[in-house]
Amino acid sequence: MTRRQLGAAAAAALLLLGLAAGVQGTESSQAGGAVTVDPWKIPDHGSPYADRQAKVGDSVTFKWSGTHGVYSIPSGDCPEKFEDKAPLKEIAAPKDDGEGTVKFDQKGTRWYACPVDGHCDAGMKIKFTIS
Ligand SMILES: [Cu+2]
Repeated sequence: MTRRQLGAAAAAALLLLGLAAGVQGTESSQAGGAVTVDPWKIPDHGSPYADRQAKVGDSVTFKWSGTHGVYSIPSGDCPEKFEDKAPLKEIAAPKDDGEGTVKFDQKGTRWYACPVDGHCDAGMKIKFTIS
């Protein structure tokens, strides 16, 4: 294997681990489960956040190091400007090494993104389908 192939294999293994971790946190059929997005960061190039599933009553906690935050946004389109005003909602203002939690109180599709300049456009956004 070349160095490049090794890199690709490592990336694939990490992706599989990530998928397995995602499934682990969301398989529960009981309400009140906790899901984490950790680390919440700009994803590596070409590896956007996978869509996630959750149930009404579950909550998701985003955890990060560096400067990030969490906003609820209405779709996968990154807003031009992040402000805590409908249809956007601030879950956690940008800060260093923080976390933010959202509880899912209704079925539907939810999108979350980082409000720091350029982060959403760089792929720091995630979709949840709540059932
Ligand atoms: Cu960010």
